[in-house]
Amino acid sequence: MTARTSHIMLVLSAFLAGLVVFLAVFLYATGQFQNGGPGGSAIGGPFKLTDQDGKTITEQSFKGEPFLVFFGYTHCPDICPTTLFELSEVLHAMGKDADRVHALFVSVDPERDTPAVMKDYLSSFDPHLRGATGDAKALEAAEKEYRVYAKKVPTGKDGDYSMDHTALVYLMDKQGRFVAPFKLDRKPEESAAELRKYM
Ligand SMILES: [Cu+2]
Repeated sequence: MTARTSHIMLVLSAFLAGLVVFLAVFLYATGQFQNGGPGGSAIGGPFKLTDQDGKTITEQSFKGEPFLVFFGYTHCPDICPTTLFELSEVLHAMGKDADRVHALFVSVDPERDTPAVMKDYLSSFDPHLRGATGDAKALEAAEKEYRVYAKKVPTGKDGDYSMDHTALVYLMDKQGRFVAPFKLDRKPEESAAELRKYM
């Protein structure tokens, strides 16, 4: 290879590297990474679960209105009650508009979280919060749709366990498309204002 061809190769590879970076930034900026792009794997999707009143709940239940989704379980010692409390504050700050958005708490613990257990648990939080549970297969399918990690962790000899789980709150727009993780580390009024933008 002459000095000239190696110089050309160098320029060419620099150009290609630049192109790759440009494409990555472009795809990210246009949301193709977040939403998977055409035919890609997006966050969110169809699910069929049972709410705390024993009624079927699917992604179609929220059609035309934005919704928040959070995965967790009723026996959770810290993250879930804290998050549901913060979500309750946001829903409260929404005032009447809370009727035009949805907040869904999806269980990752099919063994313990029956609809009745969910109902009892949710009675401590804002009444707009809806629970969703189901059998292991249905919940795993929902976890997969939202790319949620959930794993059973034994905590004692008597069969006790906790669940490790993704603690993101997903903001979905009125078309059911993932927008971004929903921030709760701010004033409830600020979160409410953001949620209103998607109504
Ligand atoms: Cu939790």
